[in-house]
Amino acid sequence: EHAFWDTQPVPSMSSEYGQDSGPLDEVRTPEEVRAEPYALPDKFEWCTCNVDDEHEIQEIYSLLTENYVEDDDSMFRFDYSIHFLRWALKPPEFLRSWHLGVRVQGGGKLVGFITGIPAHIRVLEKSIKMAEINFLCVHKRLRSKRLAPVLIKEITRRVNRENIWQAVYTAGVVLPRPISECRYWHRSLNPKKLIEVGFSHLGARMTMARTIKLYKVPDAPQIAGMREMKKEDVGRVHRLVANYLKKFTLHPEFTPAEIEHWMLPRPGVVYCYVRENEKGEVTDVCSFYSLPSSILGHPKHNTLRAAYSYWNVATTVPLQDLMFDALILARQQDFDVFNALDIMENESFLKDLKFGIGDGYLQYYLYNWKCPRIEPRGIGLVLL
Ligand code: NHW
Ligand code: EN5
Repeated sequence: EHAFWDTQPVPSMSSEYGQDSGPLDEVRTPEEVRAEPYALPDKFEWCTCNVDDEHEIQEIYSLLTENYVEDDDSMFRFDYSIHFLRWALKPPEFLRSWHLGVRVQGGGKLVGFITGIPAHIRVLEKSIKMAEINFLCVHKRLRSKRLAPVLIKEITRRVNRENIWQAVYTAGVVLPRPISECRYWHRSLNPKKLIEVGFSHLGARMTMARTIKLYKVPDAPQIAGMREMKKEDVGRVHRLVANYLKKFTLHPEFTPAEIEHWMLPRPGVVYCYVRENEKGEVTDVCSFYSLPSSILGHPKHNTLRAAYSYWNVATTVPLQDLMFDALILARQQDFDVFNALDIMENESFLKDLKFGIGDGYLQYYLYNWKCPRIEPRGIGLVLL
């Protein structure tokens, strides 16, 4: 059933979710990790990608845009932008050796990719330096040849060489074995386009005019004092976010440098707004990132502009009011849809703010760590 995953330090699908936490593998040192890369099938070779190189990032972009994640009906495919990929892959302390590619031998076409970035993750009572694994991709013409397990083993080796033994990752598919199963919810901002491209459907006994009215939002934020986050806010946003995330069973522990990296606005990539009160205190923050999808085979529309809910903390207004402003700000930025998971405290606003449940799941995983099952509301981690 799982010829590869059955060889890995992850709980099997049939095992019980216990109450105990800890590593699954015997404890090792970096010197005990093999120094040689894993062997790839003939005709392929490893490469370490340089995302600062214009040509190399373009190759990564093309591989992902043409071959990365699609929805279950292959109507949409993620279209992470070049600026987004650089942001996602170069946080503080990133390692170039964790931007791993597979090429056709002789420096040929890029056909495989997987990445890791370092992060401090707290799960229950333990804080662990981990790798966040993302952007695993094998070219469509090379699928089902067991290349993915080699990519996973080689990134594991490179992570282990840095004395890191755990990883966190998410996927739409079920593998051995999720720590949490979460759902996507969607808030229409441009319902006419969403219906035209098949992202959503006209409800029963609904006209287009009624639907457009249903999803209309004000032109400007409703909370007094909302403005874009700026560099001077980093310390205050760090305290707000780091303190808030402590309430979740699984959450990242950010440094101020990481908050600056992940939250300071970058046009077309990440959007972040704060509420500053009369005393000049930052009391609330909301953020979302831009992840468009290609619309596959549509005559009129090529791109679905989606905003994804990111780090949100409300202390002076209800979270629902803050997220209503997030919807307004996303609409101002011309997004077609605002997506959120049922994680953190999001259940408190999803229904009232007219989000509808999506057909996609997001499974959360830990590598080489056993722990109890976590409810979506206990998840305080968003991976890009
Ligand atoms: S999830 C997005 C993954 N990417 C995509 O879905 C893109 C489109 N699909 C593809 O490119 C976010 C291919 O279908 C891929 C599989 C490459 C997915 N995670 O080569 P084979 C992430 O990036 C297993 C893990 O023949 P393929 C997170 C599958 O169960 N494993 O398949 C990534 C089977 O194993 P089994 C996955 O279709 C986390 C084996 O791959 C998987 O040509 C990675 C088949 O391989 C997935 N999403 O290529 C793990 N999808 O045991 C990190 C399939 O069942 C672990 N498989 O026989 C931690 C590492 C670091 C540790 C450090 C301490
Ligand atoms: C690694 N960081 O399935 C992540 N998206 O619901 C990788 N559905 O967009 C893993 N199928 O429900 C990502 N519209 C896993 C997700 C892969 C992408 C995916 C789903 C999430 C999605 C849309 C379109 C479905 C098209 C047909 C969907 C319904 C929205 C509707 C809006 C109005 C109110 C009711 C709901």
